[in-house]
Amino acid sequence: MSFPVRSVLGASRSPLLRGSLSVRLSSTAAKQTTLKERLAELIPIQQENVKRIRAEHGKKSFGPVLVDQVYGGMRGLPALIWDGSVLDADEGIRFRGKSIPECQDLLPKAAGGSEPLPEGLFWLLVTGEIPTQEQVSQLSQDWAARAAIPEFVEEILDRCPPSLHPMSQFSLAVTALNHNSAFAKAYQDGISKKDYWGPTFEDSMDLIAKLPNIAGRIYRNVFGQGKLPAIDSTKDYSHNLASLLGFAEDPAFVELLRLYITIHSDHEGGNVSAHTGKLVGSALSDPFLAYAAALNGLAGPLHGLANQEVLIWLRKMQSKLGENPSDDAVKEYIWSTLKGGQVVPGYGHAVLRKTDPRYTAQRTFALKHLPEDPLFKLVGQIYNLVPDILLEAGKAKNPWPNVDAHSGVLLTHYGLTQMQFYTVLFGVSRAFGVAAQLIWDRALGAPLERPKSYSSAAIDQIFRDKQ
Ligand code: CMX
Repeated sequence: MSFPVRSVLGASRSPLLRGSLSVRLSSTAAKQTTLKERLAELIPIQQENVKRIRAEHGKKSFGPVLVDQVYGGMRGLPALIWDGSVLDADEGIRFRGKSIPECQDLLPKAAGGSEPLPEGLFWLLVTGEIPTQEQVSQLSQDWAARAAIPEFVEEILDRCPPSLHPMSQFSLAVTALNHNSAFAKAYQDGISKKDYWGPTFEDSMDLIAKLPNIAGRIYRNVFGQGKLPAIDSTKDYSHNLASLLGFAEDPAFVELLRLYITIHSDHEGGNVSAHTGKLVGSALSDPFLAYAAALNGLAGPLHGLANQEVLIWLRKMQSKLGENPSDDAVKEYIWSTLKGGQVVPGYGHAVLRKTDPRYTAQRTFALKHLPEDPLFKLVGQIYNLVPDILLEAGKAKNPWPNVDAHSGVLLTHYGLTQMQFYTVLFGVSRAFGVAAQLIWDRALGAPLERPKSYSSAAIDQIFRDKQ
């Protein structure tokens, strides 16, 4: 069954934007608020907005729930509020109503850069507004000041065997950050529900700020790339992340990271990582615990780990077929994957039904910066062949590429060749979207998630009784 996603998108996009933009005109134009100050202005507006929506529409139905949806991974089931972004099956993602090209156009850039700064995207996800350059550099400085991780977390990472997957290490370290959670402490101290959002905001900012140090440490521990440099408080978030990984010398790589984090940040609420973060947060687990759980979902091969799987698959193809394989040889390789009962990694999607605009954004970047890269050319060749094959195979509802089909090729080009690390970068990025929603969930008093489950026997009985 399908719901009218476009009209739902249109209807849900406008009220917050109308509300917040009108306030913006009267306040932010006059003074440079911080993100937290701006949130404090927006929260009562959105609380009233939600009250109104529930009063006007609370008893209206989206339509029937089919038994197939209950068995089928809840596809298309309207079940969650997620304000940062909405995904349209044909058009792809919009962050607070803005498409990826619009974000590239509107969000502040680094001096000399042309990709959006993820700091600006975070501001947009949280407020629905485009920040000023100054507000974005305030965020860069704030995150740099919060970036250090506790010594015991460093020790946890240093003691991990290099054979432990980087995503498992990442999740361990993020879980351990809960030791210093402002929310957990405030809760223990008896904080009132109306004030939850304050320490959730602080934890969320700390979470995002500390991820580069965790990612950098994992990268250097596992792949033996020397000592971690210090955070530079005059540089932006992506530059510092690039520096921790050892790639800040190349401005094109830093630009790539800015684009990468922006487009991987959020993909509405139902994907495994976002939904897990929201679900665990609904138990009032703090943002560190909630995001560590999200990372464990991201580490699955049907979700974020697909970016690693794509590279493994491409490398195997190259070693079997050599450089510049013919279309026929590539087609045969794709068919052998399918006939072996495996998925073609990087293709298909649970919601999207067209080429993922995140794929297109990365392809545009590659055409600008690395048009002659052999692996990029192979990815382009595969793009021309896989959709027809998936259509002929007849199972996948969406034969087009998703974000993961392209990301590893770009990282490889700049020398970040350790594919086991790729999902960690996805994990750094996805924190932006999950954290933004966690803040709003606590600000709006979102309840504990507790949907109804059924046994197969109960479903059988319900419909037998109705006959
Ligand atoms: N290759 C082969 N078969 C595929 C396929 C692909 N790329 N995509 C879907 N199919 C198959 C499914 O496995 C399913 O088979 P069964 O009926 O035997 O179970 C059938 O087609 C129908 O699946 P669907 O409704 O089209 O897709 P789903 O919503 O169930 O799953 C996804 C979506 C992404 C898990 C799936 O397309 C897939 O496995 N793709 C490859 C892995 C991948 O790239 N994941 C990353 C997604 C983006 C992200 O989250 O990072």
